[in-house]
Amino acid sequence: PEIENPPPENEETNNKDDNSLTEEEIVLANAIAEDPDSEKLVQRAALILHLKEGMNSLSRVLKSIEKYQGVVVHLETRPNQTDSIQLDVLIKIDMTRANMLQLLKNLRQSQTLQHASLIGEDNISSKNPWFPRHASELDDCNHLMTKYEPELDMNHPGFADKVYRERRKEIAKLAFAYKYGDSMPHIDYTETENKTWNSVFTTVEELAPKHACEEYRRVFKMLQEEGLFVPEKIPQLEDMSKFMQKHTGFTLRPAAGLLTARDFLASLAFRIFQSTQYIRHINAPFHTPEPDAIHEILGHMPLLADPSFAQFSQEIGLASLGASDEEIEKLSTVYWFTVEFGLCKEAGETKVYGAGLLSAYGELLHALSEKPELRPFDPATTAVQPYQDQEYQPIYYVAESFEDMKDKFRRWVSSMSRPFEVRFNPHTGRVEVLDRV
Ligand code: HBI
Ligand code: NLE
Ligand code: FE
Repeated sequence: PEIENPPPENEETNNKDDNSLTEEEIVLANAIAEDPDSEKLVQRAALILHLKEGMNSLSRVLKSIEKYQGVVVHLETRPNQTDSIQLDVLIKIDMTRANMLQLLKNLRQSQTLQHASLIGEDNISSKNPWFPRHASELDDCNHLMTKYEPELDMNHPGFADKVYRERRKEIAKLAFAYKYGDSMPHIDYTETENKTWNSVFTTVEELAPKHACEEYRRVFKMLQEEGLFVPEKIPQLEDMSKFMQKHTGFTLRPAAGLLTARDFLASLAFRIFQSTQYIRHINAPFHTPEPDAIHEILGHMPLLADPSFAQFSQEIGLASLGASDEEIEKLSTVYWFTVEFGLCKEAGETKVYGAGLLSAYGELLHALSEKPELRPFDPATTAVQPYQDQEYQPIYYVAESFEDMKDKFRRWVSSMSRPFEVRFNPHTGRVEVLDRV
């Protein structure tokens, strides 16, 4: 509901002229200034109040809330631990931001109140009030970035190839039609597509024993033994999904192309990987800037079948749910320098675990050459390192191990500003939201 005019100041306000704002009020005022439309946005907020004279003043607080057209959705009281005449109150209210700001000022100035603090808003960014709570809701998490469409990008190796462009469209259509619960579309790959796979696969097969991390090598061998990884033909996503599910519970959904970071990361929270299904152009097997099925299958899927790495991937996903735009940017940068382009140590040697390297032998050799700069992985600094996705990376980050990387990541994530916590309930497949009180 929209509010026409904020109501006038409460007459119970004392006259002390106090123009300074508390920290909570500044946060709210800034949120409104940044996004003026959000002034009228109804948000759920939790307040903790310390009332001076017990129940008496509680009724006055409730009257103020009513005046500012707030709806109380939860109320708890208890005697103050140190002074039993005082009352501590936890109250949750649905109210517009503008009125919340007024209410806070009003409560602060009223004599009955010792202290008011706003401990959380349900929606941190008014632009992204929603996130999926169940895998079925990923049907709404497939927004594409139009960056690398062969139709639009003159530098794309498929730009001038009409047959290639038609093929891309055909495969994208299957992804658009996909709904939660469907099995993965089966693709009859053409001879050219299988040839492209063959040339990437055989090179990676040759380089992996020496350069890939142990976890990748282990699963790669299993995939060969199961007959899924063979040079002649591209594995079907349905078979890859079943394989991963057996080992870590990770499954696949088809993606039509490069998804927004928010949508892509959200799926990881449910141990679901959104995978493209088209194949890069035959003219550029050694490197493509956009994800394709070769990148997903050869780069990502072996490690998604490793328990420790699967856990890390899901944790990045969970951290992204309901995060602000800036936080999404940081998380996707961490994702970039770990899951996509990460290096790690193994018995004193530097090995590769990043999917963007394991599916692009051109860059794999570059990463292990003398050319790039190697830095130790540290989430806080890695998260703000600018990067480009056209060419080989000039900087890579080296992790001590997956466990060490997870440790550091967890510590960093817990310092993020999200006012609630999420956890995945494996029994229901739902993400549960817990207020951080
Ligand atoms: N979309 N389909 C798809 N595949 C990816 O690997 C992918 C993506 N969108 C974003 C992304 N990867 C990451 O680089 C981060 O921005 C999260
Ligand atoms: N450069 C990678 C490759 O050629 O396989 C794809 C990277 C996708 C982020
Ligand atoms: Fe990728």
